Amino acid sequence: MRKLSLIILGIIVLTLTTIALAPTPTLAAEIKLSYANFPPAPTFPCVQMERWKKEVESRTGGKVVVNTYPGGTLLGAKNMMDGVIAGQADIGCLCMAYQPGRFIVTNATSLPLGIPNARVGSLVLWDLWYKYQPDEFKQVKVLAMFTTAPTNIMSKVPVRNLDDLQGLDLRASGGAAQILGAWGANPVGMPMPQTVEALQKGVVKGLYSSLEVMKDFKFAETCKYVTLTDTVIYPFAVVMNRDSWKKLPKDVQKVMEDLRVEQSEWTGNYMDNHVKEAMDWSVKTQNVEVIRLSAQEDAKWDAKLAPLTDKWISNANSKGLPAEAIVKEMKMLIKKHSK
Ligand code: DTR
Repeated sequence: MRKLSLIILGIIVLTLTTIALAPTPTLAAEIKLSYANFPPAPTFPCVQMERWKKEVESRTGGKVVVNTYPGGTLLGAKNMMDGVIAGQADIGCLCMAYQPGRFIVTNATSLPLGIPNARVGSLVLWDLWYKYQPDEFKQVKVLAMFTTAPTNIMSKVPVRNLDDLQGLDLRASGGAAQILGAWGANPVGMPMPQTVEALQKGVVKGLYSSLEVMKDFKFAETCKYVTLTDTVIYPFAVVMNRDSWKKLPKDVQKVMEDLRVEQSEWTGNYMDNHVKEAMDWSVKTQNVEVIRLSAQEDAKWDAKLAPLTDKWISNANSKGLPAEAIVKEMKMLIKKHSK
């Protein structure tokens, strides 16, 4: 009889242990979100997208799954905003410089006001958007804002002075294109992914952008010269469809809200570090020559840009925007975040 009860006890203990040790079945994700991006996977807008996906998935304990679509497979560079508004993707990443007239307030970050790097640029852009909450973002939920590092000339021919730049076909968009125009170059507008073919076919002789693309798009293989100007940044936004946002439970919304500034700054830092790495690679393995302008030459280039901010102010004023206040705010924010 004692033996029997020992056996029964043994069986009970064994069963309980087996139940306790059995892997808990993973809950199927309750929420699936699509996230569209326009450039190829290895580039910085997609690197930040994958980081956001990872953070959201882990901070929500697997409740949310984010399916990412790099390379324009779901939405392209120019229909990103409208595609997200229409619900073709839940989330999308866009470069505001590709639609300069649509994002007037936030594109003020592309004025030549001396944003020193992508980290500062991203925080300035975030604060500017947050303060003015411009109408163009009213139909979406903003999840992050960040910028590139300052732009520089990458070209097939050396650009050592303003004369070398006259009439040179260089690819750029938005505020950066206006800067090239003010220097006398011929800016050719197109989104970044199209630049690869334009360079190969000789439609452009180079481009004006942040330097991480030398490595990420392998532009260093064709553009053997980099002229440092460090003038202006390109602003980006990550936006979410309003209905998709409203459907999210409060705890998930909180995770995304808490990530907004963190993600913006993370991306700025990633960009700044990656530019250094890309230029080391370009110089060491691709024989790229880095051209630094003399102080005298630099002053000539700067002088040409002076009218651009006034021009932006009168244009923005005519649209009923508090243009002077925006520029003043930006100068203050640049100082604040540069400390
Ligand atoms: N400079 C802008 C934006 C930009 C910079 N790096 C990348 C990489 C992938 C897409 C866009 C960008 C531009 O030249 O388009």
